[in-house]
This record gives sequence, structure tokens and C-alpha cells, in this order.
Amino acid sequence: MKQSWWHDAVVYQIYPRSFMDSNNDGIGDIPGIISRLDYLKELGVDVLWLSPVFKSPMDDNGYDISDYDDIAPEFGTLADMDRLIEQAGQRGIRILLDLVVNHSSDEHPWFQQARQSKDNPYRDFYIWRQPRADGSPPNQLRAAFAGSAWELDEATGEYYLHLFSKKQPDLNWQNPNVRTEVYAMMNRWLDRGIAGFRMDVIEMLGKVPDQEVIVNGPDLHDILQEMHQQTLAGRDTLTVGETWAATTDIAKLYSNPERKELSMVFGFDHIRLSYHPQAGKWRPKPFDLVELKQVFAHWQTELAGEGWNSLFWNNHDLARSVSIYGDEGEYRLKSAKMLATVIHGMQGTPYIYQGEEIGMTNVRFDHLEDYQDIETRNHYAEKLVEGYNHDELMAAIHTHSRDNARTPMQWDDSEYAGFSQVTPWIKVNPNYRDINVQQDRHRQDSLFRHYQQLIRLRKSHEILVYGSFELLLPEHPTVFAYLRHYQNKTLLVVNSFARETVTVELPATWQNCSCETLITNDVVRTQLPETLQLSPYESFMVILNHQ
Ligand code: TEU
Ligand code: CA
Repeated sequence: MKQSWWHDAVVYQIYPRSFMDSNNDGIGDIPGIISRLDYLKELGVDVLWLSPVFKSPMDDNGYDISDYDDIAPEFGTLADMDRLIEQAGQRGIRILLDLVVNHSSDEHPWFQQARQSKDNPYRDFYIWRQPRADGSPPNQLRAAFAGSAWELDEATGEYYLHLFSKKQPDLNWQNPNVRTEVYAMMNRWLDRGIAGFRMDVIEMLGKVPDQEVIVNGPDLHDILQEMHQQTLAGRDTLTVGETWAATTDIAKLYSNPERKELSMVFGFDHIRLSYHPQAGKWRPKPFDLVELKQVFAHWQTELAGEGWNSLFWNNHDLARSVSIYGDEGEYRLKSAKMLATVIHGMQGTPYIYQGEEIGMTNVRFDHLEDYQDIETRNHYAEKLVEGYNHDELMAAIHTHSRDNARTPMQWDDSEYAGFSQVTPWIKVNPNYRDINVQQDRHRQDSLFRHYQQLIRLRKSHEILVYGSFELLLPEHPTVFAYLRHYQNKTLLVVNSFARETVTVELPATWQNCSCETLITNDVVRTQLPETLQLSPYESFMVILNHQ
């Protein structure tokens, strides 16, 4: 496979609203990010993905954009963005922006024009349909943030499609003018010096709303190839699509370099293991490690040589990984290290979400009012009507609300965790006095240093980047062990998800084998025993010396 710069890169996601507030208005901003660049450089990440910072009424915290060419005033100015690109660049760090073009804000001038009249030149930038005879919406499509996906525009008497909130009307990708406008905008940003895009719900661009086909529509890959041709071709970019519906076969369509679409996509099969298969995330269920291993192994082996994986536990929509897969209590740091090793030991590009590197956890606000997220609020209201009760909904929110990821970054133990000096837009997780950057940096068993080490290992060991993947012990209920093979070398990664000591039998070839420990959250091993005893959440990565 041809090598690309992003094969051994590590990406760090910033949710700008919650990362660092430079001017004490309670909202994180771009100058705040700039002030923390040295911290990120020290961590060793190569790329920063910023959740949207464009002008927006913030109905969905910036995933509703009203001007793609300007920065939201609460986040700063275009000059701040240029400064960020420059100052990051000086540290060898590249910037990815979030491309949100399945929909715009209803306050975008295109939509303002479109809703003026049925014959407005911008009308066809969005998706309009006549009401049914009884006045009801054209079909049963539901919005991700609850309710019908159709909203009646009183003035013109037609419904417009919004797969997210009412303030996020879907753009009409069948209209060539929409595509031309978006490609031109992408080129302006790429010319400004960004390294690429994370592409929001990119799988929805080929939708056929009349057939209730939303993801993986017939034109999707033609559109992406056209987009590539018009914007990415001839540039050395990193693009990553958000694709909840991608199977490995679909992921290969996006990420096979021959097809010239995207560098990689985020697959979510592993994430969904803690959601109820039918009812979804508002009915959480414990994940099953055997299934989790199957999912990862499937993505690892299927994409090998034909596509590229992105590796992640966290993002701004998800629960904190240590709260779902690890332990929030006495083994918080140890289990967080184990989870980091699981991800960073596999083939693909690892993504770290802000705060993951210090083991930030889910938050449990007592009152619904403390939750700011539109998805959380709308679903609470909708599910209550459907018959869920308050307590079960709060429990689900405590497990899977997107706000778990969105509480302010915990920098130190001062009031508001060093994020701001005033009350932030969302409450700080009360555990900030114990969990914060300053505290972690002083610890012997620092999690930050573990991440730093994993990132460095990726740069110094090609086997981590290009080695093939082989799952061991697929049926073991609590241990996730795998091998990587590359040019006569073998790497073994062993991770225990158990709170107790467990024993495992390694394949006979590797029993009594001498080894070199690359990273561990417990003892350094120079030889593997016949039967491996693993302490709670023990995790290690060793190079095996062939015998
Ligand atoms: O998310 C896409 C999406 O499918 C959402 O429903 C999200 O996955 C959901 O919160 C999971 O329960 C993207 C963005 O990542 C998200 O922040 C935006 O709100 C959404 O698109 C609309 O732009
Ligand atoms: Ca601010």
C-alpha cells in the first residue's frame, strides 16, 4: 500500500466550546486553543480536528452553520483562525475543520432566500415537498433530534426536510449549484492552509427522501468522487467521514485510495454495542467483550490493504470511554491506559478526544435543566410521552448523553477547572478537583504520559502502523489480546477488561518466549510465562523474540 502522512498520524479532537476560554465569557474559543498548543505539542499529536467554529445560531452548538466563510464571534475571528493554523503549523501540527454540509442553519442566507418564495433561485438548495391531502407531512421520516423530519413553512405552504433540528434544513445535493458552492467553499479553506476535513454525516448526501432512503443512497459515492475531484485532488489532505451506517464493505468504498473518495471513515459498530439494538442509546446495555473483539477484528482484517481504519472510543457525541468500558473508581487510570493501548495497538489512525488523555469521566447532573444538548432535551421530552419514566431516562442520560463529552476541559483544580474564570456555558464535572491536567502531570502513573508514549511508539515502530492484525483468544470473556505481524516481527498486545486477576493461556508458540516491553500499565515483562496472570485491567504491548 502506498504510504500517506496520515498513516502514522494521531489526531486530537477539540470541542472548541469546551476546551479553553481565553476571554472569560464562559465559552471556549480559538485564542484559548492557541494558548494550549504547547500542551498538545507535548502530547505529541499531529493533527487537531476542531468541531465547527463557523458562524452559527448554535442550535446544535455549531453543527448548524449560517456562514461557512466566517468564524462565530464567540469563538474568535478569521484572523484568529489564521493565527491558529500558523502557530499550530510552527509546531508541526495540522488543522482539520468540520465540514457540515448535509444541512445548513435555517439562518444561512441560502435558506433565508429559499423560504422567500417557491420560485426563488435558492429554493432548490433545500428539499421541499407538498403536504399530503390532510395537511400532514409528506412521509414518516423522523429527525435524529426527535419528531418528524418535515417542518411546514407557513408562508409558502410546503414542508422542508430537516434530518436533525428544525433549524438544520437539509441541503439538496441533487442540485449542481449546491455542489458547486460547497466545493468552492472547501477550496477556500484548503487554500487557507488547513489539512483537510472531518465530514459530518457524509453518508447522507445521496439521500432519496421520497423513498425514505437517508444513508447510503445511490448517488453517494459519485458525489464523493466528484467532491474529491473538485477539491482534494492534487492536495495531500486527510479526510474522515462520519458514517454510522457503514459496514466494512461500505468503509472500503470510501477509503480505498484507488477510488479517490476519503482517507478513512469512522465506523460505529463497536460503539453501538452499548446501545439497545432496537431502542437505541436511550436504552443502554452493557457491552459484551467477545462481541467487541469480533467487531474490531472484523474491521481490522477486512480493511487491511483495501482501506484504512480510524480508531476511537470517544468523540463529542459519545459517552466517556472510561465510564463505559473501564472503571471510574480505583482503577480509573489503569483501565484508561488499558483502553488507550487497545486502540493505539491496532492498525489505523487513532483519534483522541479532549480530556481522554487525563481520564475524564461521564458527568451525572441531577437536573435535566443542567443538560444543554438539544438531542438530550428533545429525546427526554419525546420518550416521556412514549412511556419511559423520569428515572430511567435520567439513568440513560447519565450513560449516553452527548453532554458527557461536552463538560469543560479540566485543566486544574481552581474554580471552573481552569477552563474559565466565570460560570461556563455548561457546568463543570464536579470531579474536576481530582481529575485535571495539572494533577495528572504530577502523578507517577500519569495517563497523559501513557498517551505520549503510545504516540511516540507509533512513530518509532512501523509494525504498529502497517502490521497485520490477528485476534487471539476470541472467546475469552474478559481479555482482549491480539498480535500484529510485520516483516518477521511480531507484536503482542494484551488487555484485561476484568476487575479481578485473571489467567490466560497464550498459544503454545509464545509460551516462555522472551520479549521486550514497549508499554505497560503494570509490570515490565521480559519473558512470557506458560500461563499468563493478569492483574485487574492490566495491559501491555511487547515485541516477541522468535524462538
Ligand atoms: O452526528 C450525526 C448523528 O448521527 C447524530 O445523531 C449523533 O450521532 C447522535 O448524537 C448520536 O446519538 C453529527 C455530529 O457529530 C453531531 O454533533 C451533530 O449534532 C449532527 O451530526 C448534526 O450535524
Ligand atoms: Ca471565550
